[in-house]
Amino acid sequence: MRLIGRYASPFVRRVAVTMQIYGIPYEHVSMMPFGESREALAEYNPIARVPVLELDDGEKLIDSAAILDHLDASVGPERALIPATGAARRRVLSHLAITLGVMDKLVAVLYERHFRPQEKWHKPWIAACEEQVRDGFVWLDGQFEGDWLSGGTMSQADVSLAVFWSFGCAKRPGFFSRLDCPRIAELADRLEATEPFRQTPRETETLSTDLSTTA
Ligand SMILES: N[C@@H](CCC(=O)N[C@@H](CS)C(=O)NCC(=O)O)C(=O)O
Repeated sequence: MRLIGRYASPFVRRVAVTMQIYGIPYEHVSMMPFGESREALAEYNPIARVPVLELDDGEKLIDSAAILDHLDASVGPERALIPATGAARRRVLSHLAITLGVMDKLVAVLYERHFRPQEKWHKPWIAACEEQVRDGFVWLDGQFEGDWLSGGTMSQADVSLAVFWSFGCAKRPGFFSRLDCPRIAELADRLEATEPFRQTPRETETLSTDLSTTA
């Protein structure tokens, strides 16, 4: 199995961490959707996005949620990080929906600031997205039940939230330091210290060095 995409992408990294947790071996192909590797990536995904998981028979799974769905089915309901049925499943999925929505908004701001010249940045759009990021994270911070976000054990909501929080802290340190989310920050610290996270360290991007230093 080959996991296509650099660990700089939080969508790639949440898949990679999950594969480490499940003990599923894979070859990592560290490709970016922008710049030189774009053309090669389009061989795996016609719209050149990451992640892609190429299975041993050549089938290509596209989109982190679809990949995680396949991985959950592979390990079975006892080990799957998203519960198979019922209220537990609904709770994890609703926490994941907010977590992914927050990430979409954060990425929208990063792209606006990276790909458009500064004089064309649309400040009201950036402010609206940042408000959604803030509101989403604060809401998630209030959802914890003990050590975990969605119940008595670690779920995919915890893995994804920790990965996305670490990504945000690295990309927008000033903005994230102003968010009052102590439970998420503690979760991310705790999970980043575990072996599956340590085995998949966030890679730096070659394209976006200017973003990594912005507030
Ligand atoms: N919904 C997708 C989002 C993936 C995504 O946004 N990937 C980014 C990298 S972080 C990408 O490939 N961006 C290039 C593009 O959108 O053209 C998933 O969960 O896999």
